[in-house]
Amino acid sequence: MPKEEFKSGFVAIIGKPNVGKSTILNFLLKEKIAIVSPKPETTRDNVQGIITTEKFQIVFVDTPGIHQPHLPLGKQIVKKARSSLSGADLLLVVMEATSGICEEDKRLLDLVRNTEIKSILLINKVDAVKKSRLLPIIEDLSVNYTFLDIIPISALSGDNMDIVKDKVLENLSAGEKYYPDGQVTDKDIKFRISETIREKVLFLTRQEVPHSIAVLIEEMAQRQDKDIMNIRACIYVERDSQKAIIIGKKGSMIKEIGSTARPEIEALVGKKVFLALWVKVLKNWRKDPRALDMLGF
Ligand SMILES: Nc1nc2c(ncn2[C@@H]2O[C@H](COP(=O)(O)OP(=O)(O)O)[C@@H](O)[C@H]2O)c(=O)[nH]1
Ligand SMILES: [Mg+2]
Repeated sequence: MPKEEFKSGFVAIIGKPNVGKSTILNFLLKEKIAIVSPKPETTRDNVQGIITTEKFQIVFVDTPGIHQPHLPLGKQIVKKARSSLSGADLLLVVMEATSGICEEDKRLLDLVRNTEIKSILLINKVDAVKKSRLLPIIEDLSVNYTFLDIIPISALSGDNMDIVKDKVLENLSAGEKYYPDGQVTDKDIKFRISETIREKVLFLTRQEVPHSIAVLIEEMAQRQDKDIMNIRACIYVERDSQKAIIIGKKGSMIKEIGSTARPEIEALVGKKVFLALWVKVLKNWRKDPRALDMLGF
């Protein structure tokens, strides 16, 4: 029997903010690779999640939502999303059953229609709607667009997620190994730590602090006396009022951010962590090219 060829490919996960792209990536990877947030547009940077076996390597690319740019940061996000399409061998286009198909989805569908790249449509969050609402949505999309498949899924409960992986594999071609065995993401440890902190800030402060925060890891150092990693991170905000919210009454909020982020960071670095968090105001950093550069955008 002829030896099976090694398969590989880049699979871009695209969709408007909040449809569950990062949750899908994390489920497929069985590990927290990208942060998840109930607020839209928390992923600013493409994040790759890599699955490697003896037979294949799939590189999933989690992309920020495609939307109308109105800020320099927004512009950069759209540019990055488009650029991730150009390198993709396959697209996972994500919509959510809960909101139905809206204007933003249609814009995305047009973008997909105009590419040559094979695409699979995922209708996520089916756990949150009745089946009777789902069927007309699927029917409409299967009549008007050409997808390899339309799969209703729940990235929260895992419904149909094994089918997603099978379908992706089915549509991969023979190819090289892009990353060494064992590497699960293209992002380094500092990025993953800063994202973990950002996730906790977004989650814990809810509506009060919009996406105008950035986290910079200023120091990571192994302690000499004990097997503990000292990590100092700074949370940048745009206004004094946001700084006050993040610090909280007598420091209660920043303390909670630290205590929820620390266990996840310890899992990432594989040892105990001493986490020192600071908050600084950097006025209008999202519009300031030098600040964007410093914060790694
Ligand atoms: N009910 C439900 N919620 C989901 C599902 N997948 C994701 N979510 C939630 O949707 C929100 C946005 O998810 P996220 O992965 O950050 O979306 P992204 O912006 O597309 O990356 C989060 O609050 C998730 O917990 C799902 O299958 N069912
Ligand atoms: Mg995301």
